[in-house]
Order: sequence, then structure tokens, then C-alpha cells
Amino acid sequence: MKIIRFFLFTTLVLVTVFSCTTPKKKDYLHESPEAYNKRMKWWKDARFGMFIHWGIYSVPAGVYHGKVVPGAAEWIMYSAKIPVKEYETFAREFNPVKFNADEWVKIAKDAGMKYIVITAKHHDGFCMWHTKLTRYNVVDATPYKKDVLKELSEACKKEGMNLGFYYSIMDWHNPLAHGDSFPRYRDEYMKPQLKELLTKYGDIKILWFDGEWINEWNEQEGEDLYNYVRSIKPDIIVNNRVGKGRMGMKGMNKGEGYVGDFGTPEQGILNNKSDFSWETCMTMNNTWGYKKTDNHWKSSKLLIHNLIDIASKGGNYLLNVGPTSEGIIPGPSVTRLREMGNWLKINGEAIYGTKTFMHYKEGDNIRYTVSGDGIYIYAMSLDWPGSSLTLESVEPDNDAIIQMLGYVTPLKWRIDRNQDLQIRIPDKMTDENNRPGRYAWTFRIKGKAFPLADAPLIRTAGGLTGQTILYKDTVTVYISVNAPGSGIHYTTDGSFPVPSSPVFDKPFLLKKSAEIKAKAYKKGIKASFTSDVNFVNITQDHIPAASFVYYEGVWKSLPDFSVLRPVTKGYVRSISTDAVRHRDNGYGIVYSGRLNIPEKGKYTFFLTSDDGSRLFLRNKLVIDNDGLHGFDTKDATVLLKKGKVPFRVEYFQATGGQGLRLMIKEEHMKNKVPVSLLLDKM
Ligand code: FHN
Repeated sequence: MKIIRFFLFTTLVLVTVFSCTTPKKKDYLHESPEAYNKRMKWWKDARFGMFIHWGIYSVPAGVYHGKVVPGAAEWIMYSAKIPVKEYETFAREFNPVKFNADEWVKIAKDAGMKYIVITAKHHDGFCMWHTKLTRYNVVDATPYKKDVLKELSEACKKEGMNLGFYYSIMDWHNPLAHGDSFPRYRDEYMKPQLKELLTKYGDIKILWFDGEWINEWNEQEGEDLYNYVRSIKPDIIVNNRVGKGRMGMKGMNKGEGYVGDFGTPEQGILNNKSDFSWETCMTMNNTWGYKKTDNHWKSSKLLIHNLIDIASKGGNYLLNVGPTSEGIIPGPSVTRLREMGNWLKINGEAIYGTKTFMHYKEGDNIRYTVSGDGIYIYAMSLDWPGSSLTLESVEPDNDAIIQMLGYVTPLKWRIDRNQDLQIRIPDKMTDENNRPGRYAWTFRIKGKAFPLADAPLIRTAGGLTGQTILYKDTVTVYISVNAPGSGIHYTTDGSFPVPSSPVFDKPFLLKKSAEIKAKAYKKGIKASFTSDVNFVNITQDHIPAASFVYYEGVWKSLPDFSVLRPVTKGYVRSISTDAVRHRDNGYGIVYSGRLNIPEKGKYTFFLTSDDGSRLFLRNKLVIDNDGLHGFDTKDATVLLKKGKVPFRVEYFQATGGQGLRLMIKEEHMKNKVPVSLLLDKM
């Protein structure tokens, strides 16, 4: 008995001593919402940052052995299967003598960007700082011999620009980073490098991990790495690619509890607001790293509209530049950033430090934000509103002063007969030179949200919805709304539904084309947004069309649709998925109809799809483009007589990219045209 007592006593003493002397590793994974919000505040207020993909991949710049390598330029080592030893020689050609860190920071600052995230180490493993862990770095391996991250960090400090580093967990250069030796890469290489980056380059604010998809990495290691970097720099902000929560390019987590401070949608924008912090990262063309042949630049208008849309949903916009191996940010990028900066100089208060509004949008062209103090509502119009702007979802204070940002004189406004806010636009602004800026205009309103339910759902018995619904002969119309205690009022002549308009109390039959509008009212007060659907009777109006049958399922190749139960069926005026699909992944569509072949001749069909598709003419397979693949095209040439030719297109989408296109070219035609132009009347 004495021995047991002695053992227990000794253990107790050891545990007490040990726990007092070894510092307890702080667990940052269970931070309080208050602490999280405090740490994230500057980042959420910032809204707009510059992503920089810069490395020795800018030397080949997307071209290898004289051939343009498909895909993003920073992947060239992988895409062109360049042996490590050969790829390393690019370091000897990397000499950014025109690099001027102050200039880069000024470009970002003039664009209205509040932070910069630059690639410290991308997948190729080349280190853009003077790391002690390998000589495969910008100081030891290039003729430039200077630490570009140090230059940039100093320039950022001078200008008060927040700086973050991108770090790829995946590493194609370090032999330890594959297979069983990965834990050594993680502990003996990756962690020490991250410590260098967090302690030798000033007040680093963000770690932007990537390449987490590799099999060697798991969520547990992500949590450990998150704790590790925050133990070095507690206020650091870390994206969700530190762990395994990300749902691919959609970027948000597949559930609760995954590690990381914000979601990272890539090349796309969330469809709605999100309670979880998020940041869309996007290229201005189609490549992150510099690619000499990629001049597919997004317009300044689109980039500004993206920023507005993202802000209205509470997100950040991390917009990429890919500098050349000389250290130059491409001119088209600089031009666009300058235009964004000009827009933000006028409208920035509607973006920076704002919160989301009850309704983040109205129609297709209005986005809302709310000032951080809640006093102002900002309505941003993505197209020029003309002589007046009508807003359904804002109730201005009685004495509200409504202004357009960039124009001092308060605007005239009233509540119109539809109970909506109507803002008068000064006549002189008909001349666009008299307008405050270009691309989008912000109206600042003191008031509150008018609580409105979503617009009533107008559909057919078969579940067809959308802005335009084609039908044959007759169609039964159903209308529903989620606005308890209200009545649905509708019109069939395109006029605005008011409380005196007919009440929808049962489905009704349509026999001709009609524009139907519907709105909920409760005791005469508007209770929903307004729906507007065009029903087109393709029989009566002799509209060329094709029929479609829509299915949902998960396939790796085209299924036998004849044994599947359709979700909906209807008619389309073009062979495309947008008007038909109900979701982005896991669906199939069969189109059929007749083509009016104008004259006898040789016709080449071009069938492009992501994922699989097939074309049949007179029920005979003509093109087989089936399978899981990118937006690939297959073609076939057939001899056709003049007249009507029955066709069928089968298509399925698994996941990722999606799309379908069917073009045709007669042998004497200069260009191919959409097959839709040859559709026969149903
Ligand atoms: O593979 C990388 C790619 O090169 C680029 O860095 C993007 C930017 O977010 N991230 C990965 C693709 O998801």
C-alpha cells in the first residue's frame, strides 16, 4: 500500500513541477468572437487588396521551347513537365533590375488597395526572400542578389500599406515535401521559413496559404500550423487554405470547425452574403504569374462592378498582378488599377469599413452597403439610372438628405405611387461629362431598410421559372411568395402590380404570350420585391426553338437519359445551359428539335462542352465529346440536303467548369455561327 501512495505522490509532484515550468502552448483555435472580430477588423474594413504572383516563372512567362504552354504561367514547371534541374536555370535569368518597390506600393495605394499579399514561395519552391533554409532563393541564386521581400516590406512600412505573404504548402522543388519525409519538410523547413517571414520583415499582417490539397497535408496539421504561426505573431490573419476545409475553387469551408480566418473563393464571387469572412481572389487576365501571351484583360468596369458586388456581400477583393521578370507590373494592369482608384476616390466611403444591408441587391443593377456607424445606406447603381432612380428596399427618413457621391447638391426625391423611393437625377448629368465618375454611381441615403420578402415565384406546373419562359399552345401559371399575411397581386399586361390589381388565388391558364408581374401587399403596404416574367407562346408567335429535358445526377460520362426521371422540361431559343440548369454541378440536359438547312452542302458542326456531350443528327451519332474534361471542342463534317434535319444534343456537367456550345459552318461560309440560328419553329 505504501508503494502505491509513494508512486501517486511522486507523480503528483512531477506533474505539478512540469506544468509550472513548461509554458502551456496557447490554443488559438478557440478564440472568442470578440477577439476574432478585433483581430479581423482592419482586414474586413479594408475590402480591397493587391495579390502579387512573382517568381522565376516570370522568366519563361508561359512559353517553353518556343511553344505557349496552356494554363496559368506560374504552373509552367508542372504543365510543361520541366525537369527540376532545368527549371532551376530560370533563377539565373531572373534579374528584376526595373523593380521599384516604392512604385509598386504607390500603384496599390493609388488604386485604393489597403493591403498587399505577395508570393513568398509558390509551388515551384523558389524563395523570394533571403531564407537560410535553402540557397534556392532570390539572393543566393539570381544575378539580382537582393531580397525583394525586404525591399517591399520597407516600402510598405513607409506608406502604411499592410503586407502579407503567400506560402505554398505544396513544394515541387524540395525532395522532402513528398511522401513519408513530408513531416521533416513541415518541421525542419516550412515552419522555420514561416518564422523567418514573420520575424524578419516587419509587421506582417496576413499569411495566405495555398497548395493544401496535397495528400501529405491534413486538417490536424493545418490546426497545428495555425497555432504555430499565431504563437509567433498572435495578430496574424490566416486564410482557410492552412487546413483542409476549402471546397475547391468555391473557396468556402465544407462545414463548421475548419481552421482558418477567412474563406477564399477563387476567380468567382459568392452568390450571396456569408456569415464567415471571405475574400475573392481574382486575376485581371487568365493567369496569376506573368504570361507574355495572355492579353485577355477584364475591363475596368467589370473590375469595379466586382468590387461593388463583393462589398455588398461583405467580402474582400484580392485582385492579382503578375509582374515581369524585370520587375514591371504590366501596363494593362496599372491602367485598370488607376481607374479603380479614381472610382474609389469618389465612392470609397460606400466600400471601406461598410457593413452589409438587409437586401444586398435590388434587381440586377443595384447593390447596397451600410456605413460602419449604421447611419447611411449606400445604393450603388451599376448602370446609369437616367432621369431618376427608383429604389424599393429603402425607406428614407422624412427629412433625409440624399446625395450622389461626388456631387455636392442634395437631390430631389419622393415616394412614388408604388410606395417606392424615387430619386431625381439632375438634367445636366444627361451629359456624361457632368457625372461624378464612370462605371457606377453611389447614392447616400439616411434611412432604413424597407423589409421586403423575395419577389414572388412565378412558375409553370412543370417547375419552369426564370425571366423568360417559352411554352407551346397553353401553360398553367402558379405564383407563390414567402410573406405571411400578405396577398399576391399580379398583372398580365406588364403594368406594375398595385393593391387594386387582381389577387392570385389559384393557378390560371395562359393561351398567348404575356408579361406577368407580381408583388405581395399586406394591408395595402408593399411586402415583397416585384417579379417580372415573360411567357412566350412559341406556337402562336412562330418562335424557332428547341425542346429540353433537364436531369440531375452525378455521372462521369453521359448517362442513358431515357431511363432517368426528368426534373423539368421546356423550350429554349439557344443551345446553352444558363436558362435551363438549376445548379452548377451534377446535372444533364437533352436538347432536341429540327434545323432548317438552307441549302444542300457540306456542314461542319463544332460541339464544345465541359463536361461531356454528344450530337445526333437524324438519331445517328455525329460527334462524341463525352467524358470528364475542360471546355473542349470536337467537330464533324456532314453532307446535308436542304430542309429540316432532326437533331439531338446530350450534355452532362459533373463539377468545376461548365458550359455547352454548338456551332455550325457551311463549307463556303467565312465564320461558324451558333446552331440556334438554324432552329426550326416548333
Ligand atoms: O495553384 C494555385 C495558383 O497558381 C494560384 O496561386 C491560385 C491563387 O489563389 N491558387 C492556386 C490555385 O487554386
